[in-house]
Amino acid sequence: MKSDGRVLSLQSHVVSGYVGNKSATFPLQVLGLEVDAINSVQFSNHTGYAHFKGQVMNAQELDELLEGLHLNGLSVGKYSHLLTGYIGSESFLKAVGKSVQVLKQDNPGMTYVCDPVMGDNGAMYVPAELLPIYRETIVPLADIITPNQYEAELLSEKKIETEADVAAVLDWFHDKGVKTVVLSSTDLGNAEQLIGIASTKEDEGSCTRLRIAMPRLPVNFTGTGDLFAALLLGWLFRSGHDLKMSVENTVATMQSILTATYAHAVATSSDAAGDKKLTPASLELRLVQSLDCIREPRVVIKATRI
Ligand code: PLP
Ligand code: PXL
Repeated sequence: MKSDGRVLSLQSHVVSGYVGNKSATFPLQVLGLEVDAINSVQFSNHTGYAHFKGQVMNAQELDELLEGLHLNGLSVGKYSHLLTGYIGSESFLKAVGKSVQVLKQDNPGMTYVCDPVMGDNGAMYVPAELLPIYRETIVPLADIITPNQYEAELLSEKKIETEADVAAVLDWFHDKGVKTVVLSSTDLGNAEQLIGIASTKEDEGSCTRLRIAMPRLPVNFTGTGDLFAALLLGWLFRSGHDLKMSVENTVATMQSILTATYAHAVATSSDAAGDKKLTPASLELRLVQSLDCIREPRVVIKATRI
């Protein structure tokens, strides 16, 4: 029988809204995985609002939590997956790198899913010092990585403009030792479509590569990458690493949640003059309301082999 899934998820917590662990925990639980969450920051809300307040965990505090788990026998041999997302400081990312190595020793079969959250659409929103640590230390530890186009370009130092560029970037990650690379969104499509790309290196060395087209919505959401990584992890686990099914189910759920979120934002937002104004709060992911499409995604968009 397949062993149970138990994810150690090291991401942000926000009191209000859905990014980091707030957008990953619920879908993972719905998909049947246990989630042990460590909150790398606790903020009032995500950083795209006019204000945010809160606390940032430091490396010593992370070590304390992991020590507590270790002392009670709650970590050794317990985790099927480690998931990391947004990390805001150089010292914390270095501590995460050390923790990944310890957790891998304690859990030899553990899959490390790394979302190397650094930025989007040409702009970094974490300090630039994090990039070489991701590139040299974190990427080689990852089994599955889920960068967006911008993050993949930063890490590999290669621009993605053609399908041939994509192949070179995917090979760069595989050469670093990463088994499965999923580019959660690229601009290879057109004004209406974003393209997702997935590649997994089979045991005999060949790669299976897939492409999936996703309708663009006319707004930028926050927390989508975190949700994408969690759904992909959940489906790869449930399907016994069936990449095509996992990518299709992930994209199906994403599309349902994002269209529902957008429709709700438009329906509920208006300023005093009656103009529609989509605020960060109105664009928070409609996650709890999306239980059914997390549990049973309706796949309409298929992935194709490339
Ligand atoms: N935006 C849309 C419309 C998507 O469908 C997806 C992935 O499914 C994403 C964004 C995720 O990309 P990113 O990691 O850039 O947030
Ligand atoms: O979704 C990435 C993310 C994670 N955590 C925090 C954020 C963001 C994006 O803005 O602010 C706290």
